[in-house]
Amino acid sequence: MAKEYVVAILGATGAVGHRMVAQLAASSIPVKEVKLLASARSAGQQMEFRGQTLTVEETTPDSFNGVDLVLSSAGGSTSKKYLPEAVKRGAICVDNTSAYRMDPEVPLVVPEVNADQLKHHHGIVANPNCSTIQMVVALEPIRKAFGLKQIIVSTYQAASGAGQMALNEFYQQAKDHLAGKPMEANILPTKGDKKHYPLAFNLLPQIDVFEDDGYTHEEWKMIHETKKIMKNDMDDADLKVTATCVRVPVPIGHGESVYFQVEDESATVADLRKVLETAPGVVVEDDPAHQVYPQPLKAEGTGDTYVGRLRPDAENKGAFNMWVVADNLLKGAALNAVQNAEELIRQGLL
Ligand code: 25A
Ligand code: L14
Repeated sequence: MAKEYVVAILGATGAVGHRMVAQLAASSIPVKEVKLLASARSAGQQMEFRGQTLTVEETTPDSFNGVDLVLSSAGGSTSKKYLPEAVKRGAICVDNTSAYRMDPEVPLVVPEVNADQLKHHHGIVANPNCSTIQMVVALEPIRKAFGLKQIIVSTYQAASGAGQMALNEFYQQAKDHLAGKPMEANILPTKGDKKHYPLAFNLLPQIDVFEDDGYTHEEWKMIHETKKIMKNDMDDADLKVTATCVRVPVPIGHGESVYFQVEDESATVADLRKVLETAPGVVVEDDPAHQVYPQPLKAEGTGDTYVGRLRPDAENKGAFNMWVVADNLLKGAALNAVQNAEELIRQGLL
């Protein structure tokens, strides 16, 4: 009989955690038992899994006794505190936070791109940043077919990327502004920084904190995670990547304007489109004559990465522009984590 797994979801009550529960329920993973873990604030809350009502428990190290698989999205410091405890007790963890992504011992995996890295795990597998995931799903098939020299990306990131509380704050600001009341800001652009600005009816060119070089940490993550996933080296010099990350007043679904240069300068838009049309996890939505292009509202709730507005740079051979959209909470987080777990099982690693 196939093995059945005891699964713990750490951060089950968050924007991503809720979706981890739902994606696990919808997956092919044989589940013996699910443990829903969060902080003391959420203990006692009830959630559904495959027709059962489960109660959220406060996380302690012993919560991981007997657990085979952990899916975690409760923030980097919570992962650093509890995942070593889970590994010590024999669990394998798929972690959605930034805590372990740059650890050379930890594979950073998007199954469509580098599932072959999973076998190198030592108990922890990292899920990349949401913006990085959707970009590499769209670019890896192009890199495989034509080579890739450079990426210049600007993101249009949804409020939910900063968590459920940030999403709630954004909706409240929109209501208050339309009612003629002042908007309050206590979380965005980033909880950990000193100043806060309203996102409703606004754009915030800051996601995460600033580094000394003037880039934000989110931009740093896109650069180095992309290199680690595509080239297996976070500092690879042959693939140039630069990024500008912007928070936009959209609840769910990140958009990205991606400019890229391939090695094979004979590649045409038709060649790229052909590759993208058969690429796993990609849906091409690109028909300017009928105004067809990817949009967050259409992507929300789905697991695919949508690509459109594909066009050549008229002045640079081998260079192209495209527009990429995905649900940041699903392919960008919960779904990718569950797909990593499914792939671990398929490869006999769990
Ligand atoms: O550090 P990182 O990696 O950058 O991640 C930072 C945050 O980003 C979100 C996620 O927030 C994470 O905490 N996130 C990460 N990756 C994401 C992605 N790809 C992403 N969001 C979108 N896309 P979140 O709000 O979605 O989820 C947080 C969950 O973690 C639980 N948690 C927090 N600390 C914990 C913990 N669990 C165990 N131990 C800890 N020490 C958290 O549970 C939630 O499930 P909770 O019980 O703390 O919160 C549940 C509800 O409680 C309310 N609330 C939260 N904070 C406060 C609060 N109420 C009052 N005061 C507060 N300070 C909220 O209603 C919340 O929903
Ligand atoms: O590194 O706020 O996984 O849109 C994911 C959500 C970083 C911030 C991560 C956002 C976070 C990002």
